[in-house]
Amino acid sequence: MKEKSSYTASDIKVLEGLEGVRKRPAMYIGSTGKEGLHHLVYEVVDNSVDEALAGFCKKIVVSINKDGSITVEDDGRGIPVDIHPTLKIPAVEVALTRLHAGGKFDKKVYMISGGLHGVGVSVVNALSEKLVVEVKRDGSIYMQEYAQGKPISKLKVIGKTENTGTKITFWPDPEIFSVLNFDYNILETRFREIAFLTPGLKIILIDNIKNKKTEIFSSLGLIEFVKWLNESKEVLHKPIYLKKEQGNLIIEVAIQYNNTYQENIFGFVNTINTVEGGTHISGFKTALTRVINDYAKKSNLLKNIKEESLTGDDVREGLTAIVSLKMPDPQFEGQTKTKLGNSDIKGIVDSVVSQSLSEFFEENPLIAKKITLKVLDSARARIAAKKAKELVRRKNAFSLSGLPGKLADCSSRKKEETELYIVEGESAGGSAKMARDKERQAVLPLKGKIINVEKASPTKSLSSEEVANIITAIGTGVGENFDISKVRYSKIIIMTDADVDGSHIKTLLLTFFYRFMPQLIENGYIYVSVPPLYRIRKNKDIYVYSDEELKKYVNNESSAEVTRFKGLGEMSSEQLWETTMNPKTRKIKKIYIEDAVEADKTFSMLMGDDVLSRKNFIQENAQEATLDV
Ligand code: 0RA
Repeated sequence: MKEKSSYTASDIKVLEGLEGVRKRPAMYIGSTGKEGLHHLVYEVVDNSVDEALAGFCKKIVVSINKDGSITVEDDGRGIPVDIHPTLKIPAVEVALTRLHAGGKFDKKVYMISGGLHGVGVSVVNALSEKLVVEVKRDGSIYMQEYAQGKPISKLKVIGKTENTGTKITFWPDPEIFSVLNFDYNILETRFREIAFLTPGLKIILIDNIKNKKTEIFSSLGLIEFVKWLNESKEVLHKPIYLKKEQGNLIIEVAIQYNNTYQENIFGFVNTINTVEGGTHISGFKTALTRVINDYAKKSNLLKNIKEESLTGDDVREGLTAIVSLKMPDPQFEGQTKTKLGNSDIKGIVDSVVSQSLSEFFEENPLIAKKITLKVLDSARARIAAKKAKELVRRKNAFSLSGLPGKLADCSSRKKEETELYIVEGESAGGSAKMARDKERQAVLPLKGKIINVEKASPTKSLSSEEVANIITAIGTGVGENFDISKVRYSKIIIMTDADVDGSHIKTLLLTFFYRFMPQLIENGYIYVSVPPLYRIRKNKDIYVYSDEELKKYVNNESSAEVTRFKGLGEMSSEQLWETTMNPKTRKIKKIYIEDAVEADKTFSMLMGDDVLSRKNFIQENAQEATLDV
């Protein structure tokens, strides 16, 4: 996708100042919490990605710095520095101080930049207490500094160079953000997506605080993306890859079935992850169902089951797929603006995928047959399970209220103030029931490990007693019947021991939520509690949450008496209240969809047949697992 470099500074539109951004930051970046903070990085990186898509940038280096700043450096053409004809300031200053400035975006066919709304780097500048830009261009290195979006120096030449590129370092403003630390895993997950969607671009993530580094590069794009997603699963065939350019659309699809029961479809529009789906995903699903049904009928395989046709669920069992669309002017809808709304896209994707996939099936009958037989298996299981499901579900003990007998519910019916604690183990569950604020906090103890939702079929998972209890306590139902308005609590907090078993159960539960109630994660309902690891006895008890923190205390005062908590069950109910349940003093961590995706992968690895990655994981995490997930 080469575009010609016909840029002039006058292309840049001047819209409005940046005061509005500081007044209402959430309007521009979604929130001023963790998500908003990370959005700043995406905003800067997306500009470099645009430069890569235009064919001028091969490498982006993102560094988390010790002083709390982030540096994004690319080897693109460099933001232009010529003087704007009416504003009489360098174009780079215009780009950094004017909202929506950046003439290049207006002319581009694919407005890929800008993550959420394509708001641009000026928004990052406005929300940073300091920002330094360095541009390498025309033989010189230029530099300029800003504070809260305003220049505090002129653009200066600070050296000579033969290279080109842009380097932006910014310090998020503590006056704006409630959270200031960057999460390596969240950034890595997003950069991995970008790398798979922009083959040929190398992204390097460096954490100068934890001394970590990841290099991400994909030469085959979506094909490698599905392979990576299926890494610890047994796959049925090589990835199927379809690509079609139609008018000003580019549609790319990669498909690979594995032997699990789960469906994993990821959609991207202009590299933005459309978590809530949309018309491109509907079009894809319709096409897939039709093509497989047609193939099953044509090859006389359908007669093996006593059904007219295969359902959408049948064809998506064990499916991993990526649908990536590049298009001008996408309309994003939904709660988190991640649902594609353009209505014409459904039909277009449907017809493109139908045609290319049936062609592929014609040319690759072995793969087509393998997939169809797997889908027929799913259909057979569905039919058989229908009756069994009803029977099994009745086994669960529910109290008169219809709620699980084990649930100690809270008395308040004001949803917005209530919380559900899901607690590992009956004994910790008992302490939590004693410790809790009975009005606002409900407690559901779990008996050991919940059922393995990946190895078991969906029907079996849903009918296990522990899972049924969780579903009933939460109230929303699952799958197609999920209804968020029926949720019975405003927070659902997973409370497990700070040890390997605890982190394992946490992984299981997160996988369960991700698979069956992803909307709860997307809407910020799911949390994990962070129980302390140690108590230090002084005139007052001090609770310590990590080994690093403990070292600090122990170095400073050697006389302190230190107790290690082996598990939640060991704490008195006062201690449990103080450290883990009292909203004023406890620590809890909100779960984001990236955390759940990670848990899901970890989970497949821990539970799956892939012994090698399981072994590596356990070795690498043996220490860390006792601290955190
Ligand atoms: C406007 C025009 C040109 C490049 C860029 C912006 C540009 C912006 C960013 C932001 C981060 N990295 C970037 N790299 C490039 C094209 C200038 C030309 O015609 O040479």
